[in-house]
Amino acid sequence: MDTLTPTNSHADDSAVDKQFKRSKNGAVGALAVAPVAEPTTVVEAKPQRPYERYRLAVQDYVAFHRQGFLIVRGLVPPEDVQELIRHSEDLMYGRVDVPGLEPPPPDASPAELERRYLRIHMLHRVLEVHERFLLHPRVLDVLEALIGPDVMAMQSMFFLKFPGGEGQGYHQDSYYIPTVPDTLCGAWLAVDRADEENGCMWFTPGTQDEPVYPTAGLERQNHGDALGDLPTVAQVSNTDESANTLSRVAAKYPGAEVPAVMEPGDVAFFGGHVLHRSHRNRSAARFRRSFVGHYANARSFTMWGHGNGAAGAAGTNHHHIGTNHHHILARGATNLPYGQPRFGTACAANTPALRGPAANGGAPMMMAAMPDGDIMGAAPMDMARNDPDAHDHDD
Ligand SMILES: O=C(O)CCC(=O)C(=O)O
Repeated sequence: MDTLTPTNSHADDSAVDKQFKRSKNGAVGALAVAPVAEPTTVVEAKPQRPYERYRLAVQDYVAFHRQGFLIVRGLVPPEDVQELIRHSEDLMYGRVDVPGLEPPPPDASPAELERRYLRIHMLHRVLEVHERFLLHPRVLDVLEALIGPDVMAMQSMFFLKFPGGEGQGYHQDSYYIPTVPDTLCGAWLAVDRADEENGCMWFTPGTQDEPVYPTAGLERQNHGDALGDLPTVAQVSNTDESANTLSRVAAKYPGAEVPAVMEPGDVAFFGGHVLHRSHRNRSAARFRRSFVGHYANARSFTMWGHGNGAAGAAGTNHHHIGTNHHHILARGATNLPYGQPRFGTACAANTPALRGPAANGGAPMMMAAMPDGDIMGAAPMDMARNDPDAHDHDD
């Protein structure tokens, strides 16, 4: 069953701040579409149109780690951005039927329609166009370099952020979407120009090296009890800095915060620990539309998303087996379960040729399952191997 549920920042069921459910002007702040695809259903793969492969430069890889984020300019071509602009208008004015989403009231004025949604979560599970953007080959090319080679696509958000639309206060994405090992990465595609006036993203370089700060009740969620003096924080994502105590962490980096001023087609990549936020759209008439996907290395285990839709209803104990089977294998391979794209967008889950380095002429890292369920690395002969002699420090 497709359902649409109000939710918090990253569409999980964790006990986190709910202030985005409804914005001050009465518009619904964040909605999530939360059906769960049958993991075993493979829809016939539909190839995306061809894109030139984007190969990240080493200096950009380094910059991503040094700053906690990286903006890749012009990554998504203008015609794709135009498609999202047209689609956002169809969505706003009720011209597209979204399963689970109420059609707009027939007497609503254009202004009312434009302010209905600040953002909508997880539309890739009900609309093909969102699946295609979540699995955009150029975005996956960069993710393959930053967190891959094995990439799973977990979450999508479509921001409309109309004039006057609220921002989102300091937060760390790995707080909302924990993965083990922690490899989370967001990819934020600018659909409109985003700048200080219409509420662009802001990042605080340096904070990517901070741990993930828990709120009360979630103390052990990200780091177990390994960090002896990790304080809890309160009201993460709240735009009121005095309420959101992550601002104390931000205060350790005076003057470091930078606005991510972006043109349509630019994509910002950011890790799960870096503090980021956005302010209210202060412009008189400019939207700040963006498509955001969240990804992790496909060999990271996750239990995220277990509260959404059929997962719980099926009676499966996801606290033990995880939810990887709900998340799409976008690139590469994995020893963990993985999900399929509902609409068949070509990706590693349904297209063997897209399974990572092997497809690109490099050496694959394969995993073979032993009869007793153990996983054995099966490296082919042409793969670089550590030469034990080279590590022998005895004279
Ligand atoms: O776009 C925004 O305003 C906030 C997005 C964000 O924080 C995120 O994608 O993690």
